Formats: sequence, structure tokens, C-alpha cells
Amino acid sequence: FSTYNFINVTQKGKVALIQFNRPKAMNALCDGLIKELNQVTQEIDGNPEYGSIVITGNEKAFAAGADIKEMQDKSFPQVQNIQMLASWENLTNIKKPIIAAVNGYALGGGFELAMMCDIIYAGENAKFGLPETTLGTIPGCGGTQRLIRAVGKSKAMEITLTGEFIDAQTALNYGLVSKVVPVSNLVDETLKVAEKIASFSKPVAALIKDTINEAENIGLREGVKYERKAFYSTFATQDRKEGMSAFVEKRKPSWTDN
Ligand code: CO8
Repeated sequence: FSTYNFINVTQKGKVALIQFNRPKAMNALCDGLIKELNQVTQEIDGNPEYGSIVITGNEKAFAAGADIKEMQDKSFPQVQNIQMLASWENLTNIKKPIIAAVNGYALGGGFELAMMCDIIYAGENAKFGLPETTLGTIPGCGGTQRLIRAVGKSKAMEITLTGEFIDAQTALNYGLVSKVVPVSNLVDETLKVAEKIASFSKPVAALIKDTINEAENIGLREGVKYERKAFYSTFATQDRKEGMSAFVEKRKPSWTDN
């Protein structure tokens, strides 16, 4: 990987581990960081060595939001003309499964970015919130739309209108995260799951990810049709043949990503 200023990227077996690296700014997501994140995730997506991605911060903060200092002096025409933060959505075009491992604060854009990932695991000290209202603004990277889908209207309204943070256990109860892990084990536990995901056929994992994410865009009838087409398309792969033959022949499948 290239050298980055705002993130660290390491290979862990078949998993790419991306770590935000602005500890003095609570990993606030400045423009440069998002550019680097987009660049590296695209690179990983095209690299057959990798089957999944883990995104994390440090033990104090996953990310405390968009960089307030960068936004502070911008005017309405400026943010509209440059389509500020629109490129954050690029993360949702990545085909490989992405797991967010959240220790500490995931606030504003940091929380929104975690919700763009496919799975969220939380450390025991995680705190999630959309405090934009306390800054006189509102979430702008999908927070209002993804939170209601994750937790329902009343809780989404409560979190966004009050700007108050919820802790890891509450996030688990709300179904926002899949599990809560001791802080120091979080990254290792997440890497284990990511490695398991990466051990299967990549095109099949990409189809699963795409099909589940499509459910957030379309209704049930269209969604079931979409899924069926994706299911049929697995019959065009070698890996589908291999997976079923291996089952019948009582052996371990060997995936070729074809
Ligand atoms: N942006 C810039 N700098 C930040 C940010 C941030 N989001 N968060 C923290 N920092 C900086 C602080 O300014 C401080 O810098 P310095 O040392 O120079 O004073 C340093 O990080 C350490 O922070 P604190 O001293 O505040 O640390 P604490 O442990 O006391 O508090 C908190 C930690 C609770 C995380 C606190 O820093 C905080 O409340 N941060 C801001 C959280 C927030 O409001 N986030 C939402 C930002 S808005 C947003 O994300 C909108 C995105 C969508 C826009 C879409 C437009 C299209």
C-alpha cells in the first residue's frame, strides 16, 4: 500500500485492516482522510488477495465525526457547489464485505460511516451518537436514513433530536451492532470473523452483500425478485459447482473465486 497521512493499512491474512490515524483530533474525518479511505478501499476491492475489510479507529475513538474545524467557515453555496462530503458514499460501492470495529466514540459522520459498513461490532466503551443538532446542523452522510432502518422511528428520532449518545449495550439491544466485546479484544475478534468471511468465494460474498443492501432501497416484492436473480447467477460460477460437489463428495471445498 502507499503511505498515507491519515490512515494505516495492514494486511492480516486475507483481510485488509484500515485504522484511522488522527488520534489528536479524535479521528475526525477530514477531507484528506476520506480521500485516502476511498483510494485504499477501491484498491483493496480490486486486489484478489483480499476477501474482506475491517475499519477501526483507536481505543478512545472510532471517529468523532466530520472535521468541524474544516466545516466551520463554509457557506451554503460553498458546501452545495463542492457537494461537500458526497464522496463519503463511495464506501457503499465497495463490493467486499466491510466490518466496522468501534471502540470509543462513533459520532456524527463517524457513526454514519460505521452504518455504511456491513456489520458493526462494538467495544464495551463504544458510544454512538448523532450530535449534529448541538452544532446547529443535521446529519448529512445518510445518518437519518440509515438509523431509522436500523432501529426504527422512535429511537432514531430520540437519538437525533437529543444528540445524546448511546452506549454499546444499548446499541446491542437496539440491534444496531451485532456484538459487544472487551475493548482490547475487539480488533482481534473482528479480524477472526473477517477472515472467516474472506475464506469463502468472493463473488458469492459480493452477491450476498449486494442483495442484502438492496433491501434498504427497494420493497419486498422487488427485493425477492432481485435475490432470486442473484441466486440464479451463482449457477454461472465454478464456486457454486465446487461448493455443492464438495458437500456431496464429503470434502472441503476449494474456492477459486470464479
Ligand atoms: N472535528 C474536529 N476536531 C475534533 C472533532 C471533530 N468532529 N472531535 C474532536 N475534535 C478535536 C477537538 O477539537 C480537540 O482538539 P484540540 O486538542 O485542538 O482542542 C481534540 O479533538 C480532542 O477532543 P476533546 O478535547 O473534545 O476530547 P474529549 O475527550 O473532551 O471529548 C468528544 C471527546 C466527546 C468526542 C468531543 O471531542 C466531541 O464532542 N467532538 C465532536 C463530536 C461531534 O459533534 N461530531 C459531529 C460532527 S458534525 C458531523 O459529523 C456531520 C457530518 C455530516 C455532514 C454532511 C454534510 C454534507
